[in-house]
Amino acid sequence: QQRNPCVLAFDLGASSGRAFVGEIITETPRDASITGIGTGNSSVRKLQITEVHRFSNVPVQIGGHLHWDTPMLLREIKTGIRKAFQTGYHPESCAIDTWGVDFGLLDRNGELLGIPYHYRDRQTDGVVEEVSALVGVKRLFRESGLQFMPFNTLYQLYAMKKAGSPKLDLAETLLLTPDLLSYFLTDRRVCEFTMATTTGLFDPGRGVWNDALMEQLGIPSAIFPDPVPPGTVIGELTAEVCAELGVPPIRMIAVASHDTESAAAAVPADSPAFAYLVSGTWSLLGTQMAKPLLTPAVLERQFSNEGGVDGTYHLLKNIMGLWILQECKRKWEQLGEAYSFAELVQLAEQAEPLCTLIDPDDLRFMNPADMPEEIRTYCRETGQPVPDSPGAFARCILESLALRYSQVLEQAEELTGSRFTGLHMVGGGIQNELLCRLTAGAIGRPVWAGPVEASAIGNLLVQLRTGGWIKDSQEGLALVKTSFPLRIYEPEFEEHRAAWAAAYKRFEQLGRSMK
Ligand code: LFR
Repeated sequence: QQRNPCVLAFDLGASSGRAFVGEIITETPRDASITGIGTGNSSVRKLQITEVHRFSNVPVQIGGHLHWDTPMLLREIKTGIRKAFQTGYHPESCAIDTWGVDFGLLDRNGELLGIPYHYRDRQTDGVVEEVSALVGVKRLFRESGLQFMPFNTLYQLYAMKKAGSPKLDLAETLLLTPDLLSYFLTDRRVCEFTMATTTGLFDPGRGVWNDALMEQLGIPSAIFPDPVPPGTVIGELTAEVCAELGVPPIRMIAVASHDTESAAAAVPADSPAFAYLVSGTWSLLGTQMAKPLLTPAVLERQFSNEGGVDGTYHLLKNIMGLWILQECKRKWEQLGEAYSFAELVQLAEQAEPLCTLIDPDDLRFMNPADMPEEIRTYCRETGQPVPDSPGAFARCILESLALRYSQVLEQAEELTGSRFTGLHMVGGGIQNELLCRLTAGAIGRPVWAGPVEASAIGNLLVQLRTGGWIKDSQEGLALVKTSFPLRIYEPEFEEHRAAWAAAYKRFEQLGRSMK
């Protein structure tokens, strides 16, 4: 019997990691005349995904710093590989995508120096201003293309330098998270391009590492391997790893290792100019471009240019996202009031609409000790009713996100000169149907939701291309379209238009009064 081609994707997010086997299957409709596809050869190729492993990703506070539990992540990835084989799959290859910016440093023996920092660690407090003053905002933006997010790799390295960390002196190689985990499995060191573009040290205009900037900031330039494009074969699992797991030496591939770009590569859009929102812990709203857009207007609006598959760039903005709700949920759990996300959404459905609004991107929401308290304080400071129940909090967060999406979508149109007829939403956040509905209301256009597992799917697609199972991104997207039906949310324009317009005015006012 002929085996279907299959590959294994690890998609690591800030709250959980998942392993999916992706298989190309050929489906023959039982009765072609009923489906309307026609008679004769009516079989369709589909991408079937199967979750083989899932684990939670909980950071660790050690002394004064917040870290990733890197050994745990490696162990869970190994478990995922073993489980895929135990389930009867024989993946041709495997690849890892994760959040951006974070990294590990290797010493001259190839061992990990210290425990990688979490991007929400406080070491970068105040560093954005300092680096901006040193380099100048215009040059910094022109040569990095990025929104000034305090956690960009460049600020983390600058903070370490300033703190006199000996790790930088000892480092021989810097590897970004997906490359670091792949290194542990293959003993090969690469720097994947889409991840490189999240560092702030890669110059997107020239397409090279920015050695001059590194030198100015006291960051050693020799620790950065040359970037390789998505689709590069990193190497095979080492003999030790194969022996430990009892599996054959499959290949590891560098995909669009930045989760956001893997997700963007799986957006089932019909036109080349489309807007999308990757919804998870973060919300990333943007659009695909042929090249970076490094204009003063983009600097002013604080959008990022991040590298994607096939040499594309993505003009997008980081929006604080469902993190705010996740943190409220965590706090309530600590207080002995546990709610599931489904429960919170249900309570939000019943709460009063458009009552209290926050600016989700106020930096105070980046990592406060007590998120509900931070929201209460914000509401008092802005003279708004303070949410008094989990449902009211959830409603306030989801509506504020929807309004922010609407604002950022308009900004993206302004910057690119495009007009978007609707918004593609992908990622775990779209399981929150209320958020999708509110977004459609706030933007006054349809939301096309799906697929949920976009990052893993984008990861699988690049591997399938490397393996020669699909020939290009168009064929990959055709597979996504036939395999994962979209869910459409219409804006209910007539009834709600006035309410959303009034709320949008209040929302814009908030930003002005706080900044
Ligand atoms: C989303 C994401 C964003 C990045 C943030 C921090 O998971 O990758 O794109 O800005 O995490 O790395």
